[in-house]
Amino acid sequence: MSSTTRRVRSEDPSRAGRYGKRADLIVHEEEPFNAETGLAALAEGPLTATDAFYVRGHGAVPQIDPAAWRLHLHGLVERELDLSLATLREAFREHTVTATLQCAGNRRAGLIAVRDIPGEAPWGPGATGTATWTGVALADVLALAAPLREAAHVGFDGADTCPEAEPAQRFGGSIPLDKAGRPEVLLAWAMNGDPLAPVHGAPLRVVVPGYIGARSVKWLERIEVRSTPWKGYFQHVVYRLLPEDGTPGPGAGMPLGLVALNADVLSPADGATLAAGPVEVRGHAFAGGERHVARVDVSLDGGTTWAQAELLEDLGLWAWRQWQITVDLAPGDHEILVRAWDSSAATQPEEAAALWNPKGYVNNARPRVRVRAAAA
Ligand SMILES: Nc1nc2c(c(=O)[nH]1)N[C@H]1C(S)=C(S)[C@@H](COP(=O)(O)O)O[C@H]1N2
Ligand SMILES: [Mo]
Repeated sequence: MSSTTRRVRSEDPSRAGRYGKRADLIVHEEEPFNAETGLAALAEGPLTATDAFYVRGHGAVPQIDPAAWRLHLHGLVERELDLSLATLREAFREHTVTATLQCAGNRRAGLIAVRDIPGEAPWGPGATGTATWTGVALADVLALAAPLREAAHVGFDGADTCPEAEPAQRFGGSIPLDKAGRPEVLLAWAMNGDPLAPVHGAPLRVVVPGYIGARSVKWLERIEVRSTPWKGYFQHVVYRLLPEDGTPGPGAGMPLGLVALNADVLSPADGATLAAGPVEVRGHAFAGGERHVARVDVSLDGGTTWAQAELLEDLGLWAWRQWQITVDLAPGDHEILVRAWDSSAATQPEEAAALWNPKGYVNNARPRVRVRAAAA
């Protein structure tokens, strides 16, 4: 699929370095910094190293003094809370969750290849990554605040100002109160065992496993318990799935929430030339929501026949599953086609063409890579 990905490489690796990132990130925008992980880096292991983890930001990284920082919780609650970082750490139990973050715009390049999407960055398949996140359960903090009977949604407000919004505003979003009460939803201060980096939301971010990345609000400053979903730009106008002929606008289309089943081939790379014979194919699949990856199939004949890949280490419900299969390639050109299945018996759509939408979200078409096997 990377044949359809337009790659924008950073000319100046120190730009990525400024945010603690490796020079092999594929940079879409220098400021605000937006960069995806290359497939080779994703292939390095089931967890994504922090210095290789993608960054999606709609505004500049805000300057926050952690000592002066407070989290304000208000709205439909019995008790408003103002919590310092120290209080959060002392008053609530620490939890660690392994979770995949996936941007709704992951693999947009595959939709742009179908028809252009002006004004949207051509993200390839690296706007996703898996890390361990450590913090407190949002549920425990909510329990102290005691939501009122009318409470139905929990909103998150970040400290960054986003000029692309109309009007310019802070980044925010909400999740249903039901989800907010689940133990996997964290207010996190650490990623992969290290203090959260500024670019990933320090001092505190939300991590909502199973939901699109946009709900995992960085630089969290305010939590609002509400009766209705968030009305801000990043939930009420964008990160919504429009019909093919739709126009973005307040409330248009459907809000995205649960991640859709997706998969990718991490190696061999698209366009690679390999020695004919046994070839190891590796990738990942992520079911999203509360579904798990049930099966991954690989076809070498355009989907007429399929073989099952082996599912590798199980990192739990909130993380992708890596997989692998050895296929035998005769000399010549081949297309490796993959489809994952989830625990609701859903599989991936056949073609990106059927998924095109005006903002370029949720391309979860079956991945394909083309390789040439050379006779020994
Ligand atoms: N405050 C704030 N939170 C945010 C964003 C943002 O721009 N501002 N981007 C969101 C989006 S769209 C995604 S996909 C994830 C990306 O998280 P990461 O940059 O840590 O990988 O953060 C989300 N949280
Ligand atoms: Mo995103």
